[in-house]
Amino acid sequence: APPLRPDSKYNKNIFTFNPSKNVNASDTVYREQKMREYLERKSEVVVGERWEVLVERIGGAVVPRREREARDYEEALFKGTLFYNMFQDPSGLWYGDYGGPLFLNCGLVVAWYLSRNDLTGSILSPEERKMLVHYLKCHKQIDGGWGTHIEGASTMFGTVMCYVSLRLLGVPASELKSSLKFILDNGSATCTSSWAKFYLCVLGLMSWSAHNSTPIEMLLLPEWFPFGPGRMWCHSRMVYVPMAWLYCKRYVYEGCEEDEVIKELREELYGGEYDKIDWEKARTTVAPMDNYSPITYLMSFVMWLLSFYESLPFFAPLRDYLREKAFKRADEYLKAEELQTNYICIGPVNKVLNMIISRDDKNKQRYAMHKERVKDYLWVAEDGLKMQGYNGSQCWDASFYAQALHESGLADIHPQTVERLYSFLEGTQILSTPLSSNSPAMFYEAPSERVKAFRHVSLGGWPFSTSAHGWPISDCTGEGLKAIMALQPYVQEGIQAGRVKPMTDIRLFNAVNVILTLQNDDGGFATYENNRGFGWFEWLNPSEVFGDIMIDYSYVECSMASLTALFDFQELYPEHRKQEIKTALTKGKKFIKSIQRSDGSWYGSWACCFCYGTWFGVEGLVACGEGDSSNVKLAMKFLKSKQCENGGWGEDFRSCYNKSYSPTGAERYGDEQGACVINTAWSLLALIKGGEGDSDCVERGVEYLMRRQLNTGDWPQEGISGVFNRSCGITYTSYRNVFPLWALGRYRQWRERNEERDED
Ligand code: LAN
Repeated sequence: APPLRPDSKYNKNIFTFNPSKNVNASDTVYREQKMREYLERKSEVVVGERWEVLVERIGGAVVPRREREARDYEEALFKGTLFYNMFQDPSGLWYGDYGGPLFLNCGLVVAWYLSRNDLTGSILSPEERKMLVHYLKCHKQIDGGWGTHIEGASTMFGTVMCYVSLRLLGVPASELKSSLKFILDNGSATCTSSWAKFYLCVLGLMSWSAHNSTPIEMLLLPEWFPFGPGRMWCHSRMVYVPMAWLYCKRYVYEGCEEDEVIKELREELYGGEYDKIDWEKARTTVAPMDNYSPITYLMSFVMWLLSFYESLPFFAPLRDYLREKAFKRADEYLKAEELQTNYICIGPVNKVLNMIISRDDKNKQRYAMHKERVKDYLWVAEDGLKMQGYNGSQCWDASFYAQALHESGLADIHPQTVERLYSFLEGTQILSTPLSSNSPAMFYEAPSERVKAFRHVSLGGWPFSTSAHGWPISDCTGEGLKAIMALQPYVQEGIQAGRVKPMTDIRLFNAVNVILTLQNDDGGFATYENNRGFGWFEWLNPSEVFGDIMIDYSYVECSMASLTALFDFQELYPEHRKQEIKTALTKGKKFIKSIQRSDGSWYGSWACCFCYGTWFGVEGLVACGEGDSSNVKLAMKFLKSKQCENGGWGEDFRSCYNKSYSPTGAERYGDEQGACVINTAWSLLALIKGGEGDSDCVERGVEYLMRRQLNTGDWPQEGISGVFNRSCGITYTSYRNVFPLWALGRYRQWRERNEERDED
């Protein structure tokens, strides 16, 4: 576990809109807009007598009656679903804020800065820039700095990136004095982390000799070689390739020498010492606050060797030869990614880097296409405009909500929502594997274009966001498949009437194929691909600020979602790949057990944190037939021990960062005991699944959720709930609706079954 940091005092953040509490965008503005649209349509909700007291009608639209609060958990459930359905997009999905990481904005600003005088228009309009400035100012903390994400303590990584962004966007230095002081007090921009240094080099604010060697030649390493980009976690690989491309060209913004802002920044960022800096020394300097994963001795040694490779004339002929070949390969590789993702690219970092590279392409179409897809990443909320962490979380949110509706037993009263939701999920399944013959072959097997692009099979998978993005993910495929199967019974009428396109069996089989092929040797599932590398790759993690990013590890989340999908699937299709599914479940169960911590919990890697991980662990084990095992019992004990007196559970981002349970600071949410809605919902889902439905703690948890529901049917947005790479938080605005509803829905189902049993 990484060392504990001094408490990061989240409440230091200064917020323009909600100065006392809410850090996280709650999407109020967006939701209100969608609700206005809703009011103009006729609702198709089968209200019935039971719920009539809870609704009112405005024109033809049915909305929750605000002054009538929910009196029991069923009413809370009904009100909550009606509220959430109101801003479903007619295309069937829910949009929401997926911001949080602050460092991403800098890439966008750099790309805009380079394009600002383009005759075909820059990538950000003046209004968008204004909103972006607002966002960055909004998240400035009282020490003048910015965190890596909106709820973290200030880091040099966040601060240098945001400071430079604001300056490029036209904010004068005189307005940012405290920020500059923060930078200079912490050793000047030479002490920021490697990714920030990269952008400084691109802008001409730092010499490339302050950047560690990033040889693009690595792309030429053969498949059998134990290290290489094809074996890395796809996100690291997709960022590494364009970074190496720009590094190896020593790409610098061409107007930098005459640019006044750049000249000023050179003075500001280093306290007036720009000309005297020993750039080579700066390669290894990093402020302690950024240094989450310190560079290992092995990596320092590799860097040292590579610096000779970069600089010694002796190596020049070999280097030039290899580099030329590697550039050809890289160009092919980058273009393949662009085509496969419709120019969205896998994430916000390579999106921007690929776009910068494409500026100089002879084929002008390429850059034009990139520009068209910038908006996919932008989001405006009450804190301003931001570059999101992905092009949204549409498919992921929708799959969870589908299951929540199904379990709650309320799907029948929302037929239109359900049909649209189903259609969205149906249309979001990935129907081809990029650049290949759609063969279900595993990685390394066929020398196809797909393998050249290091891609796993996509056909049949579900993505995290949209089908245009098109990278399938194990758990998104699992949740997507479960959601489709859950909604199937409710859409039969719509299918018959031709409103809904049905899923064919073969498409479900393809999803199963993706899942089965994604299982790792350890029995677990990683995110997008199999685990292709080795644990020691982490010794070569160059990022400093992120942890565990070098390979695709098996995670409890991905494993649970994949395994439960296989489980649900074999109930419907008992004969399809029967033996393989059986083996997969057995192997999976062993894996999930193996990573349970001694206190009964599981560490959640993609949300905060142990409540989330434990929910996945329990759900996974129960699906694998281990509901009565001591593992599940221990998990129950863990969850019970963390319940606050008021009935809720609360934990925050620091759990992920420090890898130890961190109760939420009361000062942050206003909840006197530090409990929060989403963690309570995850814990309840796990407890009910684990057989604790009739325990007092579940009852109190349900009451807690009811108490915290707002009179609109919404729940308050609390602290950041998503996380990635151990150290960066990311916002999910849908979680506060979807998970409480699912928990209440599961509770309702449990109660009904229990009552039936009692009657028997
Ligand atoms: C995501 C978002 C979805 C998430 C889940 C599906 C929830 C998870 O269960 C598996 C991992 C995954 C796919 C995931 C991985 C890391 C991502 C892609 C992100 C958190 C969204 C943004 C993040 C990405 C790495 C951000 C870009 C920044 C870099 C450092 C490259």
